Amino acid sequence: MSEWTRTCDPSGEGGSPAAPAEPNPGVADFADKCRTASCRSCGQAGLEPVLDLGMMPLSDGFVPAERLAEPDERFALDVAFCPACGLMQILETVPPEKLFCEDYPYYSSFSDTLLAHSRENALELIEGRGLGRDSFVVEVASNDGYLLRNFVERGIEVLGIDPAEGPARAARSRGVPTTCAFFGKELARSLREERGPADVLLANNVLAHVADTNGFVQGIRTLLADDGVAVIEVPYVRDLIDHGEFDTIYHEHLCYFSVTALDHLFRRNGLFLNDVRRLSIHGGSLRLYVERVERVGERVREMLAAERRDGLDQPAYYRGFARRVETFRGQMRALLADLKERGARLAAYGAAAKGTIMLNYIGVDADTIEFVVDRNVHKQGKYVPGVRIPIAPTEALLERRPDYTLILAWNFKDEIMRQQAAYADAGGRFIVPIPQPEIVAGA
Ligand code: JHZ
Repeated sequence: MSEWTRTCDPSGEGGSPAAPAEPNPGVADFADKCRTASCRSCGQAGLEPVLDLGMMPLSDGFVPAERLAEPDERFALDVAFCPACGLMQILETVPPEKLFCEDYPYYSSFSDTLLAHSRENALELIEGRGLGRDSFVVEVASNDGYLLRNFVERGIEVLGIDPAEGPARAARSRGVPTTCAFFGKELARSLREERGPADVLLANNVLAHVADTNGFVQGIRTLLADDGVAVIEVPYVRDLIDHGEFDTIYHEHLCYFSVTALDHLFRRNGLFLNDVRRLSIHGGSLRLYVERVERVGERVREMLAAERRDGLDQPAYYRGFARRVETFRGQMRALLADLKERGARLAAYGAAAKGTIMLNYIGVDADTIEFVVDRNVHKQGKYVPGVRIPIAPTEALLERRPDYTLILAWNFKDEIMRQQAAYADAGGRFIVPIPQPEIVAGA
């Protein structure tokens, strides 16, 4: 049992003084919605309810000043579990063109931790698979070229594919050839005809984002060379549930994968999950090694057995989550209200997509959190969707000296606290919300 689970929910089944006494009026509707829904992956009719976060704005829909008068578009954000294939998923599908548009504000290169993580992955593949000038490496959701640049540097032929023109432009400007498109079966077929099969196909933090999950996997199979490998990273649902990372649930993330659900998904589409590693990135992820030939390694077998043993393939594992999330909300509200009452000034660090969900779910606006800072110049000057808190450059922390800074990008807390040592030295304190609300003096 995780630290978070222990603190918030000793029974593991929810129920705490902070949980609201009134039943959520939406609960009956939510249960009905789950009953009539079918699984995105295996098509099973009838899902099990997990969590209803209510109507939420789009997490990366940062609002420019000139659009402040317009209301935010909101969509239901509710999560269910498929008892047949073990996939946790959201029920709503927002059109991808709305989510990954020209001005998609997420640029991977603003985190040094992620850059180092990606470089290590690339160098290991180059070495391990003996990649060279005659190799072809494709990355789906290549963003601003943060990963492929490491292959380009070694003279390896690469192609990035990303539907968001802004990040794709940034990638091209650093020498990473990038096609601006959504990846799927059709694109895979035409690329294979034009360019030949891929020796390595990378797809990090994108499998959970696509509406046609099976079609996307079929596309991977089509483009992959017979002896090629697809190296795929996804957040791990075990970490999400065990550490209470509810804020990583948003409309861009349609699926929340276990190894069990992934194994079913790949097999259904003629691919095999042959190796897997657990990673700490993004609050806990899996790196998957997927091939056209079946040679399932020990690590996959062990993780499948561990998931069966711990019940990740059963609804009961997910059942207490909703009440634990409500308890968390009560704790955060109480903590922030107490600090405000004592006259403290509050800010936040990291206009992360998950930060939008955290702030909207807790229900705090600019009266409580004066401003959010972020290194990403594409977010600065805009406002957090829903709660409309302004986003400033990171220097604002030292200039405006809030007493406490809530780290919304808690997955990068070590990097952030190291970088903000001067703020901490000047007396500033951090609030790390996940896995449990905690006040920290600094790195
Ligand atoms: P970060 C993204 O989610 C988007 P987000 C996406 N939906 C996804 O799948 C997940 O990642 C995995 C800033 N920052 O990366 C940069 C600093 O300002 O946790 C970002 O705006 N200074 C594709 O958006 C934000 O914080 C720093 O020193 O939740 C972090 O966002 C660092 C380290 C980050 O992911």
